[in-house]
Amino acid sequence: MGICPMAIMPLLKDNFTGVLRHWARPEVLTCTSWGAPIIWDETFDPHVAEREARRQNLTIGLTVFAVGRYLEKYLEHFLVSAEQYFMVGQNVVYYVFTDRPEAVPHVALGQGRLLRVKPVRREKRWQDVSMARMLTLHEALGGQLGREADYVFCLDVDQYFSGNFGPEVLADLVAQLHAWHFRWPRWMLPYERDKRSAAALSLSEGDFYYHAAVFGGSVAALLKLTAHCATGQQLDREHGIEARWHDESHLNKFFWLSKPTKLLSPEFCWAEEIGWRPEIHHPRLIWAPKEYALVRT
Ligand code: 2GW
Ligand code: MN
Repeated sequence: MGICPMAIMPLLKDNFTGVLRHWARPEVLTCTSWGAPIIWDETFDPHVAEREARRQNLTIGLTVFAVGRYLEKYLEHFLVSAEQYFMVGQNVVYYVFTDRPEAVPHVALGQGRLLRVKPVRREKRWQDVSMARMLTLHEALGGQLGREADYVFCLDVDQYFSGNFGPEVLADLVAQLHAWHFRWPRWMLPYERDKRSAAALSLSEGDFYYHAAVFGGSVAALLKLTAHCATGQQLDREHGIEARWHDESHLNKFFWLSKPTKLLSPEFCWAEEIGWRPEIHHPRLIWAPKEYALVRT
């Protein structure tokens, strides 16, 4: 528990939300040691962010991968809920990466929103399905997606929106606090500890444990992020090793080296099986139930 140093707290502003109301949530950490805001419900004014995003006439990309059985199981609910809650009133371009473009459900899209389906090959191992996203995203960010979007959010598909997820989340480099680990001491965080891995962090390293189910930022920042992770994964592969939590381990290493400029509280990606927590006021995105027996085969 802690608050921002008094010296910077009153001055801490967010480009999209204006002055942050740290005082509205005195019980949680609302700013990092390097001065990045951690946004919690009630610390920002969503209308200020909406107006600012409209003023800049932004286009916001939302990428999601739905390969194999994850398409039937999760994609429709993900997209329908995104139409209801993700960047409402903004220009949005969805990028759905799948091995079966013809099976993508037809979801009615609001004005200013479009959906592009991009074919990808189906990796045999699920770990590779997850990790291959970094290189695919890197290529997309270097192409059409990067040209048409100003900011991009990259999400897991096995979740759905349950509350507004608007321009208050925008910043150059955005990381998501992992719902299961946000209260843990850093030595316990599940970083990769094997020094041979490009993703390794020692016991004295690491700020927070970030969830790879949500990350975002400007196209330029995400080009760096995806390049770092894809390269680290490739180096590990050449050494015959694989990081503990795959792409998420490499993402955590990247955010240790290149600090995110905004953090989202676990309200922005909550797991209901954790149960009630007083800090969680308004979940915006919720993990869908997993049926490992069904999908991890
Ligand atoms: C993944 C695991 C087991 C079986 C299938 C899959 C799978 C994943 C799949 O068959 N098809 C597919 O499209 N995916 C995509 O990869 C999909 O977008 C999914 O959300 C993403 C990550 O897999 P997921 O959601 O099952 O992994 P989680 O929820 O355990 O995620 C965390 O850890 C992962 C690495 O192990 C990733 O870092 C992920 O971003 C984290 O949230
Ligand atoms: Mn997931």
